[in-house]
Amino acid sequence: MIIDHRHSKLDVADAEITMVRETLHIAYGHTSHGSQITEGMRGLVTWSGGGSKYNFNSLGTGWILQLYDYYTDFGHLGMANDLGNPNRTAWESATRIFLTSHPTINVIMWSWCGQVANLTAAEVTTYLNLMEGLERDFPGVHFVYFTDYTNGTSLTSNMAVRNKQIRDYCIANNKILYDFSDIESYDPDGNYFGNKLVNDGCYYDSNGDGTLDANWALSWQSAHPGEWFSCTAAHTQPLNANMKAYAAWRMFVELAKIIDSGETPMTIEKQLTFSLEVLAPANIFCEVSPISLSVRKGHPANFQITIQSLEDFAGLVGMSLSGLGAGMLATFGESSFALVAGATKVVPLAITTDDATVGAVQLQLNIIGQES
Ligand SMILES: [Ca+2]
Repeated sequence: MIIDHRHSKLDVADAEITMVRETLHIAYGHTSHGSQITEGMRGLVTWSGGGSKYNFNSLGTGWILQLYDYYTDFGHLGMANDLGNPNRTAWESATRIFLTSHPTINVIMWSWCGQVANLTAAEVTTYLNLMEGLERDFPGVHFVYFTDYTNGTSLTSNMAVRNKQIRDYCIANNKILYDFSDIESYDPDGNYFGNKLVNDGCYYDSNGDGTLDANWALSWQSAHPGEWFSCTAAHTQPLNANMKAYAAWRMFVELAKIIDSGETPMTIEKQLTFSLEVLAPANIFCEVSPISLSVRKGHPANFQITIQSLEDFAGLVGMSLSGLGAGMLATFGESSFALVAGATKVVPLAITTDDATVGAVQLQLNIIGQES
């Protein structure tokens, strides 16, 4: 999913906003440039009449979108401010800690603040690899890739080339990209300024003499009174932040659709926590490891059950599991087997869940055998 200048118009139906509210739980780490998105979103709340329609807050209270907006100090962990501050990896460690303590968050966004201009190709690859690692380890979470802003340089500058590296990778690998630099390379009428030394303030070189002499956002704002709204817009013009907010809402809708449809590998995967209690006859020694686990959709929790009998059994020893919630499925390696005195039997047990199941469950493992 590539979100770029094609999506920077306000194009969200009421039903889609409801779906976003019901489906998405977002955390966003950023500094000043990244604030263009959330400040634009705040301006949109006011511009649309101040109701709950486009509103958001950290907890999603009051029937609005849940979005943790961290302008520096993501998660209040004292670790990371944006993708490049204080270094290029702290954001990833902070994300892992945050997700562990916020298991219902299903969208993570991190933006740059100019650092891409100084990255090597290998350092961009590090960013992409860290994102992939998070996707692998948190399969229920959607991670949004970002390009950096436009910095008034040519399309052969390191900023443009490294932004393109991120973009090409996301296209080739079907990632979710919020194409920050592409959004601010076009005005709302689709005029392109990316090849005119456009910068984050929307200034560009209109006559090819190498000097920035015009501003696409200021021009559009004066030509379209009432068609844009004033808002805080760090380093730039309000119109740019308007468009950043519109593109963000479009992305939220598309993400909610993906999650609702369950059509991609990155479908919603709610966490289920459960513990296992063992009921066994006195003449059976049973050990389960680990005794307590959590499971997400598509990622079975695997137990190992070790059973040792103190005496022979006349028939087979059987095992069953009770307390399974709707959508939970348990598969034993073997559910019944012969057991002679002193023998040790190891039985694997895998438990899976679907996206309808959430919360904590207490399971009971029942072992039944008839003494000889
Ligand atoms: Ca010029």
